[in-house]
Amino acid sequence: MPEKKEKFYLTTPIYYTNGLPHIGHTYATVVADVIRRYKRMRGYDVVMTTGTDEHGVNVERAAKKAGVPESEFVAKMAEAWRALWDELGIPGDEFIRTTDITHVRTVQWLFKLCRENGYVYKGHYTGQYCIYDNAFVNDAKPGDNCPDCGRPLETVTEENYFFKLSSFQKPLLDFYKKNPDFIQPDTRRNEIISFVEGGLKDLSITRTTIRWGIPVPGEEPHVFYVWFDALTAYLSAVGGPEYEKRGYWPADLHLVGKDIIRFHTVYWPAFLMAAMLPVPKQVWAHGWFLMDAAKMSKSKGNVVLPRPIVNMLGMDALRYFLLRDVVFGQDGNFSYDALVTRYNSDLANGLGNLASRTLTMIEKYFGGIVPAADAAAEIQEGFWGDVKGLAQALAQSDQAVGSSVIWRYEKCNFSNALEAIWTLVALVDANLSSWKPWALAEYPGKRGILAAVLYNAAEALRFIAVLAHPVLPDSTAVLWKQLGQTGRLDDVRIDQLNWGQLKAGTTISRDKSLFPRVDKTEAIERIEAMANEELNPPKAAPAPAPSAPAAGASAAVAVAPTVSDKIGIEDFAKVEMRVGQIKTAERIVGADKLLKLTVDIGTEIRQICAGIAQYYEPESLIGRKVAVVVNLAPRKLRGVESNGMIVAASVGPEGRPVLTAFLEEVEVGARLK
Ligand code: ME8
Repeated sequence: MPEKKEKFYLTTPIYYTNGLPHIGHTYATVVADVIRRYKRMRGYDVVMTTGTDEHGVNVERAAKKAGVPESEFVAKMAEAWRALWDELGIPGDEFIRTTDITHVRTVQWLFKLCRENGYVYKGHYTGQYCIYDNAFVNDAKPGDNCPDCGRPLETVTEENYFFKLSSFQKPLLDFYKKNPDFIQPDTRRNEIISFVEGGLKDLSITRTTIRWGIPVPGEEPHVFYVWFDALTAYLSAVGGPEYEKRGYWPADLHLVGKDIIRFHTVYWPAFLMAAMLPVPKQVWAHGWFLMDAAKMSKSKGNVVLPRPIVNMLGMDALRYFLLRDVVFGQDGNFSYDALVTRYNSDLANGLGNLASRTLTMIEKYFGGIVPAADAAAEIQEGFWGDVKGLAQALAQSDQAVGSSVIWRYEKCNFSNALEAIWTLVALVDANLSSWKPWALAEYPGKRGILAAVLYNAAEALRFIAVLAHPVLPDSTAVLWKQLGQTGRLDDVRIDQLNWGQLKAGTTISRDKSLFPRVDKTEAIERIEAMANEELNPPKAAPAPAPSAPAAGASAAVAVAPTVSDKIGIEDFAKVEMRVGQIKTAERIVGADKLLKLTVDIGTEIRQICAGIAQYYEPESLIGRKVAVVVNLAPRKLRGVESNGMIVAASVGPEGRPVLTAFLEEVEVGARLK
């Protein structure tokens, strides 16, 4: 493995801006993030690029419909994508927009190189074009529907610049032969090879019928056609024409859905070969997440959104499900039932429970200090050798060892990697149950065995935290701290785990449960209610901007207006605000920012949710008098009914809520005027 930091460059697809991310896009970006984390834990200097594909006729139409210029439309959408990735903890190290000037220059430069090398010519093209997929459909007849999305094709004739793709049949086939790992998985590789063997037609790479695109210099009204434009974004993100300075090109890995594998493994290497630029090392095609056996799409109304799931179960739960439930490369069905079942079985009852029982017993029997196992080493070898052996086999970085989790990550075999880690969870759990530390604790003479049992359980947990970290970054970091480990888990080398590195004498802590168990029916109802709310924002309340982060404080706390239009007193009079007194306050499982309050408003007791959980302890609020908007239409926040709104100042750029207070005694129910 690398002595000096070797560079590793990977990419997600550059997503279209005519919609917002759903679980399918989230999947692709999560996988990229897992690989990024894994590679960093192997000592690589990693850059991951994601971004937005912003040109084309779809955007022209969507912007027109929204009544805004294209540039404004795409700026908002790009921000929404970027904000969601930030919120979910999976931001790109580079976020490239195809409207960025660096990208525009790179596309024009690439075209110039291809042209200078004789691979570009001007011609006319008439074809059947799918405006939804931005692609001509070879062999389609007028009146046909798109074979991919099923929507009607349009006949388009125009003067185009053509790329001589036909010249690259042999070079591509030779390249695939020399680089058998270039296309993964193997089934896709075979598919692409037979496609290329079937012959390649030249490709039109500019349009004159589209306005919203990158201009071909000196050849207006030609603009670049979407694939010549979009694919180049991978190179623009790491320096474009100056890519050598940064040293990340060629990409080590393009992660894409199976829908766009052809563009990445045929067009893209051909463009680069034509320009005499280095070709990426690997393209991995993942499968689709299906809903009721159909690919998700907003028009079919079957999209699953990430945010409601994350609000209910946490991002690690979503990551675990996406990677564990489906073999990478294959399609999988998405269901909330399967998601929550996995959460409860593998995370709450599995890892969460194991961590909690181990730490609790160390606290109870050894005052929270990891005991030394040395004294009982002999015994330990006898009955915990299987745990130690399994842990070491999983952490084996020698590529020849098939059971190694590291090797499975290396092969993008995520489901299998997690399955293997969970065999260790199960084994430790079973050993605890059979050795019954609570029974050993009854006998002072068995203290050595008790120490050995708990030391080994804790050491196994340390292995699990490291091995599962690429997939479960937040919860393993918490576990890492609970095990008394210092330093960042991200900085630990996954391939340098040795049994026994956990030091006896380390102080553990047990501040919170990693994965609280949830009631399945209630959890699904809550997720669905939140998804419904996000897809169909209530009319009474202002719809969240597409870029709005998870409505935390802003959901239930009045925010200072940014627009200073004056209103009449009659408008203000419509808002009925009264003094309320908080009777109870509790946290909501799965909604970090919200508190569920019951508030006496004089005439009745109301349930109100307030986005103040990060700033106020529930207990500190009991009995407190606050200003309440009482005539707001009821709505659900994170699936919990909220009947009114607590008023607070919104302070600082992060919008910290500060509740109102009354300096003199006021009666509950008094109206604020
Ligand atoms: O194709 N299941 O962008 P796009 C799994 N702009 N993955 C899914 C999915 C699903 N149901 N739906 C989408 C484009 N994806 C072009 C790419 S690249 C230079 C240009 C993921 O917004 C999957 O990775 O349609 C797929 O390839 C990608 O989103 C398509 O995103």
